[in-house]
Amino acid sequence: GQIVHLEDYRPTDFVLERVDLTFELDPRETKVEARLIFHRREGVSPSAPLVLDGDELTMTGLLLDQVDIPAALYEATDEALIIRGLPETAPFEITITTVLSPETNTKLMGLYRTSNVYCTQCEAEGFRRITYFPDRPDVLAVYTVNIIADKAAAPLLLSNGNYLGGADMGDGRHFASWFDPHPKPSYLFALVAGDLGVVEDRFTTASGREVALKIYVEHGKEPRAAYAMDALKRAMKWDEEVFGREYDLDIFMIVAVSDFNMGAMENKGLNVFNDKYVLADPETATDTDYANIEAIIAHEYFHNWTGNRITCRDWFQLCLKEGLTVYRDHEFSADMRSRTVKRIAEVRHLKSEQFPEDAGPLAHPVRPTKYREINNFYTTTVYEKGSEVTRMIATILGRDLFKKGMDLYFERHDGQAVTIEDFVACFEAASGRDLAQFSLWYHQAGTPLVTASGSYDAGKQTYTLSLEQSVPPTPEQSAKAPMHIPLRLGLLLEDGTEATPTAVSGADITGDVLHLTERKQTVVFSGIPSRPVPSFNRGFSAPINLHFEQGARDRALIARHETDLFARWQALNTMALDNLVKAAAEARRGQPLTCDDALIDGLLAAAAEDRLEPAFRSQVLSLPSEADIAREIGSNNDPDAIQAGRQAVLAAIAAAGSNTFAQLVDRMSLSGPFRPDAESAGRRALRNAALSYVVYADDRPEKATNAFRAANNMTDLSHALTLLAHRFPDADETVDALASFKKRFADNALVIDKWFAIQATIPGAATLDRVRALMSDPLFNANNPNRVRSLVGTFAFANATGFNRADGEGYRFLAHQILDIDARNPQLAARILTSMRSWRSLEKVRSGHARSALEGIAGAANLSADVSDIVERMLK
Ligand code: HT7
Ligand code: ZN
Repeated sequence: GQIVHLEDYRPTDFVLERVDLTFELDPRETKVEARLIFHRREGVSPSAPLVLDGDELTMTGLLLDQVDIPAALYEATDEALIIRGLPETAPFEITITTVLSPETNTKLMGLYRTSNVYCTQCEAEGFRRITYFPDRPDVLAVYTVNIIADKAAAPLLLSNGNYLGGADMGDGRHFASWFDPHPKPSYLFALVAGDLGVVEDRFTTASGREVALKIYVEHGKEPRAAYAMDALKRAMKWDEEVFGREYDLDIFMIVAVSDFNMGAMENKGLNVFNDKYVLADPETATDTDYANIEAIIAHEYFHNWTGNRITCRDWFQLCLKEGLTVYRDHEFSADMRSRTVKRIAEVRHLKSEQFPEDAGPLAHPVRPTKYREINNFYTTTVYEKGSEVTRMIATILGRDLFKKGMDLYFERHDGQAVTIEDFVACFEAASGRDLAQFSLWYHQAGTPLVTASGSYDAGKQTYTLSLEQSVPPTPEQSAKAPMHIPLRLGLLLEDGTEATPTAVSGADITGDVLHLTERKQTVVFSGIPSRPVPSFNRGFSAPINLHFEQGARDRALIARHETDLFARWQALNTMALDNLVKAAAEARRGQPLTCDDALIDGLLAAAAEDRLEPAFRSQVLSLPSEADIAREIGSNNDPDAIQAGRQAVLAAIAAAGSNTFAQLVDRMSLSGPFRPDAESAGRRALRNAALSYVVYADDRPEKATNAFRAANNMTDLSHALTLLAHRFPDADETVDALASFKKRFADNALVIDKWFAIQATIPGAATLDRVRALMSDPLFNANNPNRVRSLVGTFAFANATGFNRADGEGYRFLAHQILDIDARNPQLAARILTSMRSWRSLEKVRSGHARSALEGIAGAANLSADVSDIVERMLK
C-alpha cells in the first residue's frame, strides 16, 4: 500500500450526481450493475480522465451513456478504473457491471455472507470491492438501490433510506427498491438480504414524524432484542432533548449479524451490528453486556447526525465523527446511569488502552497526517482521546457556549463533508475564544505529563503551585509545543472543606478550571487559611499524566471529603497504584511484600460507606490491572513480578477486610427477578467484588463453587466461573464447572465466547497450552471474528503472565496465529497484533523474544497491507 498524506488532499475532478445500483444476488456470482451520473467539475481540464477506485473486482461491462466504451479509452487495474475521452461539460452516465462472490469473501469488507445472510461493510474502503467508484467520503450522492434475489432464500431485501416498492418476478425471485434522499458517501451504503426475524416498534419525533423501528435478528432470537429496542428509543429521545437532533427518515433499521469485524456500523437508516451488541437476556448477558448494548446502539444512532448528515472530508478527519460520537454516547450513558461511575469506567478504559498506544510505537495524533492502511486508524486514540478532546472543548467553553457551538456546527455544515478545522471554528465563532493552541490536542501525539509541586506560606496565607508540562516524543514528532490543558482543581483544607482563594495569580481560572498554557507556570492562591491538599484533575478534565508527590494521609483526605466523587476514586486508585508498583519492585528483588495500612483503611472505609452507591464502591475495590501497573512502571517490566506483587496486595486486603467483605456479600444480594438497571447492576458489582476477596482469602474452592451453583444470571455465573478458573485452575470443581457451563450454553456462541475468554485469562505459563487445546474445540471457529477475539485476542491482550511467558512461546504462538488469520481476514489480524504494542517496555529477555516474533511476521510472504503496516511501525 501507498502512503496517503493529508496535504495531498484535493477535490475530485468529477462530481457524482446520482447512483443507481442493481444487485442480482447469488452466493458465488452476484451481478452488480452501477449506473453513475457524473459531470466534470468547473475548471477541470477537458482531458482529465475519470479515475475510480476498485479492489479485487471482476468487471464484465462498461458503458458510457449506454454505449460500450472502446478498450483504448479505459484501463482497468487491480486498484483503479481510468476512463478517458469523457464529455467536457455535459453530465454523462457510466454503467459498470461487476461480478462478486460474497460467499468466499472472508475479509468481511464489501459484500459478504454470514449465516446465509448477505450483508455489506463499506467503511472505510469496502464499497470499491462492490464496484468501481470514487470511494472517498467527500463524494456525496443520492442512491437508488434495486435488489433481486431468490425469494425463499432471501425473503428480506434491505438497503438505505425509504422503501419504494417491490414485487414477485414469477421465476422464484423477487425484487425490492430503496431510495435514500439524503446525499451520502459510499462508506454509508448498506445492503442486507436473507431470512431473518424482526422486532418492531415506533417512535414519534418531536416534530411529529412517525418512524418505524425494526431490529432484525436470527429467527428465534427476537426476545433477546428487546433491550436493544428500548435503548434505541431512549437514544432517539435523548438526542432530541440534549442535542436538538431529530431522525430524518420514515424507517430506522438495525440488523444483527454473527460475523463482523468491529462492533457495529452506522449505515444510513440501516445500521449493521455485531450480534454481541444487540442480543441480551438475563440468562446469557452480563451487566457489562447490557451497558455495552445501550452505549453502542446509541453510538451508531448518534452517527446519523455526527457522521452521516455531516461527514468527513477525508479519512484523516475520522475523529470528526468518531471522537464526537463517542463523546455523545458517553454523555448519553452518563445520563442513563451514574455519571460518576460512568466517568470512572471511561477513564479506566482510556488509561488502559489509549495511554499505552500513545506511549508506544503506534502513537499517532488524534488527527493524523498520513496513513498506509486506513483500517489501522480506527484506534482508541481517534475514538477515545478524540472524545476527551471534545470533552475539553465543553470544559473550556462551559455548557451553554459548547451547545451554541454544536448548534452552529449542525446549522453550518449539514449536508457537507468537513474537517476538524471546520469543527473547531464553530466553537471559536460561538464563544469568541481563540482555540489555536488548544487545537494542538488534535495534532500532537503523546500523553502530556504535568509535574506539580506546592508550597504553603503560613505567614502570607498563600499557596504556590509550580506546574510544568511536557509532551513526550512520539514517532515522527520529537519536539512538542506546550498545550492548553484545562485542569480542574480543588484545594481541600484539613477539615475537608474547600478553600476559596481571595485571589489567584499566574494562570487563568474559570470556576475550578485552571488553564495551563505555558511550559512552566507558577500559580499563587491567596487567602488560604491553612496548608491545603490539592485535588488535581477532577473528573479527569484533561487526558494527562500528573505527577505530584502526595502522601497517603493527603490522599485519604481527598478520598473522604472531595465533593467531586470521581476525584475520590482517583485518590484511592492512585494510592493503590503506588502500592502495587512498590510491591512489584519488592517481588522483583525477592524482598518481603508489603501493603500500606493507609491503602487498606481507605479501601475498606469506602467499601463499607453506605452513603456511596454500590457501583462506585465496587470500582474502588477493583485494583489497577497488571497492565496498569506495567504502564506506571514504564520500562524494563517483568510481568511475573508485577503479578506476584499484585497478589500480595490483594491478599493483604482480603485478609484485613474479611468481615467487611463477608457482610457485603450478604447485604448486596438481590431478590426477585433479574433487572438490568444500573442500580441492580451496581449491587451485583459490589457483591461480586467482595466475593472475589472472600474467595481470595480462602484456600478452598467451596465458596466460588457455591456462588456458581447459586447464580441465577450471567453476571453472577460468569463471575463465579472466573473466580474458580483463575484461582483454582486445576481443581475438580473448576473442571466440572467449566464442563457444565459449556454443556448448558453450547448452542449460544456469544456465551461460549465468555467461556473461551475466562480460560484464556487464567494467569500463568500453563495457559498457552490450554489456549492451543481450545482452538481445536468443536465450538471454536477460526473464521468467526468474535471467536478469534475471545480466545486468541483475549489471551494476547489480557493475560499478562500467560502471554508474556519468559520463554517467548506466547509471542511465537501469536505470530503464527497472526499469519494464519491474515490470509483470511487482514483487518482482524492487524487488530490482534496491536496487543504487542508495548513490547519495548518489557525486560530484555522478553523484549528480545518479542522482537524476534515480530521480525518473523515482518519477513513472512504475502503479508497484507494491514499487518505489514502495523508490524513495520512496531519495529521502527
Ligand atoms: N464507524 C464504524 C467503523 C467500522 C469499521 C471500520 C473499518 C472496518 C469495519 C468497520 N466496521 C465498523 C463503527 C463506529 O465507530 O461506529
Ligand atoms: Zn463510531
